Amino acid sequence: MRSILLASLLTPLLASQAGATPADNDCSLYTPDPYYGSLNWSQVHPGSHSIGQDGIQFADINGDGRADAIAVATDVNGWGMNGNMRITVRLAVTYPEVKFSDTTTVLDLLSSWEAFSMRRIFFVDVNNDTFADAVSILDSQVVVRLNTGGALGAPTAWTSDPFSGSWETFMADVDNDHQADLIAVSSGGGVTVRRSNGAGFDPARPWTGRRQSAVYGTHGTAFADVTGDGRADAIAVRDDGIWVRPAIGTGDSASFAYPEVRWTNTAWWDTYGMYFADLTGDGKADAIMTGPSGVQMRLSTGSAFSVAQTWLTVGVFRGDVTTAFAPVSTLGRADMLMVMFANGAIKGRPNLWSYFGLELCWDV
Ligand SMILES: [Ca+2]
Ligand SMILES: [Ca+2]
Ligand SMILES: [Ca+2]
Ligand SMILES: [Ca+2]
Repeated sequence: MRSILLASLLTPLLASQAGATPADNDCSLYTPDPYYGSLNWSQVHPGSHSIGQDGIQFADINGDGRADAIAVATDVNGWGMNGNMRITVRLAVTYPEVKFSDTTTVLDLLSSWEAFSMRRIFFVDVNNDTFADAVSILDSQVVVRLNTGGALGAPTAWTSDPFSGSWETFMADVDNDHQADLIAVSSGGGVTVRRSNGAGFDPARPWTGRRQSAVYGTHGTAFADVTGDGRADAIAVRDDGIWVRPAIGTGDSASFAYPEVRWTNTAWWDTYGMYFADLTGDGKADAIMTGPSGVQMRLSTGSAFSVAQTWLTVGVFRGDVTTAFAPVSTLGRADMLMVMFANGAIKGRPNLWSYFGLELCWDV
């Protein structure tokens, strides 16, 4: 209790001391106020890119449709670290300008034992109330803290046994009930799903058959709705293109369709990372690649990725803590977000419908 009080008292103080507000949102004028998580949640097997989950996450905490900035970091009280982890959020605001709010709100504290056994934490809505909840993948079970609207509730076990992928664990809604489901990709690329029922995760079901090809991409593996039916599809980025297995079927017969289909007519990947997010507002996630020469996208038609478009050629093309694509400036259309290690700044590039606009500091 003491540490909760201290943390909530200290945070606004530290934020205001960080002080200086560059008038033009120029990140080079930014007074360091590091805002990023101290944990590295990357749980990827060799050769794969993680999909934008390290250090800081972007999810809608207050139900307004805009992605907020969430950090999980070591809790520091007046005398140093107390062994806890704390979850803080900066809400996305659009008036008088687009940015993440100056006020850092403490959502919750994680006990040291919990942080120690945690493999990963997700911020996704598991009970369809539009507020992103916290889902902790622990060594022994999966624990959920429901978002009660401004704060996270008590940790509740949503499984009684461990569940994670030996290669990677994901969360996405695979059955269009607006409740994010657990997805485990394990050795060999087999996929197992536990669907959220709003109060727990149902028993694990295989979503890929034993002799079907693996869901694994040497340049990235992702689960996002590229077909536009509200169900996250399985995506693998490989040397020869982007392959998709749409989510199909219902109940116990639900699965990722087989055979997989190649959605690009050519190789398409780059070295900074591959992302899948809706850039156009049509409800279908588009393919995004970042690399040394810039950022390109391919529009999802619902059954393929169309011709590549260049969205950015000048500036910085990735954050060295986190790169993400999520809607902040415009509902339904993902902006480009970059968290920088040097000063903890969150840089934003607004989605201007056919390109990314000028880079601005969004947390000053
Ligand atoms: Ca929001
Ligand atoms: Ca929720
Ligand atoms: Ca679901
Ligand atoms: Ca789909």
